[in-house]
Parts: sequence; structure tokens; C-alpha cells
Amino acid sequence: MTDLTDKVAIVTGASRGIGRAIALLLAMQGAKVVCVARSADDLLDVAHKINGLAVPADISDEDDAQNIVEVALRHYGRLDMIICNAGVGSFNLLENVDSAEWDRIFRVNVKGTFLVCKAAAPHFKLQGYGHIVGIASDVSKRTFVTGAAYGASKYAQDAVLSALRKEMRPHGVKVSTIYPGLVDTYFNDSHPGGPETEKTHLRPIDVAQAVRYILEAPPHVVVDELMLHPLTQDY
Ligand code: NJP
Repeated sequence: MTDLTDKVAIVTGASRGIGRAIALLLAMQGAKVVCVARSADDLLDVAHKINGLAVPADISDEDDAQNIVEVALRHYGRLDMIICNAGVGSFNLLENVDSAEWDRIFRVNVKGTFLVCKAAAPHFKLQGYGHIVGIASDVSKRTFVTGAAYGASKYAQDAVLSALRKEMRPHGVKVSTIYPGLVDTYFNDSHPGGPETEKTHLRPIDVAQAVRYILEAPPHVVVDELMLHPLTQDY
């Protein structure tokens, strides 16, 4: 088993939803967490709770992405893992998808994941270990009506992570991808915690527990992919 005590983890999208739950759970295991999101206020709140570091940043900006890794290394002197969780989405029939909205979704989900991985890869390679966990989606592997833009971005994000897994394995670096079904978060302007989502959605902590399981795997084991759904979800 890999002990997370004093390991340094970057969590993107840590200000709310799944990323927040991951940051809190990793900190409970003794990890030092670098919390990333654009909105400083929510981020500071999470970082304060876990005595972690808040780094307000837009992952789709290359300078920001490089800076996240540099700040983590400068502040803690090491970097062990990155959870590429930040993502956005909206759902519309293809003919109604605004091209600016298409660009926004791809900029965060695909380019953002690419840029954060690009910033971390040389460091992980050099040290000969490291772990990147990407939060993709069950719709990285299936299509649905109104899902052309979001689904395409999640297929592309999955391809980025899958290629990187093959590039990094010879260097001792793990890349894992999680594919959750519906999760009760603020995603696409949702309001979590309603009585109707209790049975229909996973909780953010369910995904965080999957991240913990993957990170705690023994050094010789890599969990390539992990899919989880609420039991009631039809897919
Ligand atoms: O969404 P939400 P989730 N740079 O909206 C941040 C995937 N997923 O937790 O920047 C940096 O509660 C944002 O903060 P802010 C989904 O695709 C979800 O559900 O201030 N950070 C916030 O902290 C995504 O990859 C479901 O707006 C950026 C966080 O991201 C991941 O789960 C199902 C950013 C989003 O929190 C987490 O989403 C599924 C940027 N450019 C996959 N843009 C689901 N909820 O049902 C956003 O299969 N953030």
C-alpha cells in the first residue's frame, strides 16, 4: 500500500463538488494539498480547512498551469500526485450548441488537462515516480442525446490521459482515469443536496474514495481505469 502521509498532491477544481471532496479526503490521509480553481474565495475556504495551499489559477492558461506545479514544488519541496479534476459542461442538441460554448468546454476539459499534465510530466519523469489521476466521465465511453460537445471533450480528455499513461509507464509514473456517472455537485449550475438526487446520483465523497483507493495502491500496481455509477442510473 502507498502511504499518503506527507505526500504532496495538486487537486484542480478543488473549490467545490468532486474536487473539494478529494482535497478534504487526501488531507485526512495526511497529504499536503495544493488546491486549484479560478474563484479565490471558495478555494481559500477549502485550503484553510485542511491547512493546504490555495493557488487560484485557470488550468486552460499555459502560464497558470506551469505556475501551479512550480508553486507546489517551491512551497513543499516535492510533488507526488496530481488530480486533474477541473471540468465544465453544458448539454444541448448539436444544432443548438453555440461554437463559443464548444470552445469553452474543450478549452477547460481537454486543453486544461493537457496543460496541467504537460507541466507535471518532465518533473515526474525526472524523479522516476508520480501519479496523475484524471476525472473523466462515463460519457468518455458512450454517447447520448444533447452530449455532443461535452461527450466529445470527455472522449478527447480520455485519449490525452490514455496516451500519457503509455508515455509515462516506462518512467515509473502512473496515470489513472476515473469514469463517474452522475454525481451530485454544482456541475452545469446544478444545486446539490436536493432530496431527489439522493438515490439518482453519487456523492462527491464516492468519487473521492475511488481516488484514494487508486492512490493507495501498492507501488507495483497501477489502476488504469475505474468506472462507477449510482446503482439506479440507466446508461
Ligand atoms: O463540478 P463543479 P464537478 N480552471 O462545477 C473548477 C466531472 N464529472 O465537481 O474555477 C480551474 O461542482 C471550478 O472552480 P472555478 C466533470 O466533467 C462530473 O461535478 O472557481 N478550475 C470547480 O472547483 C469534471 O471534470 C459529473 O469555477 C476550474 C470545479 O472545477 C469533474 O467531474 C459526472 C476551471 C468544478 O466543480 C468535476 O466536476 C461525470 C478552470 N478553467 C464527470 N473551470 C457530475 N457532476 O455528474 C472549472 O461523469 N474549474
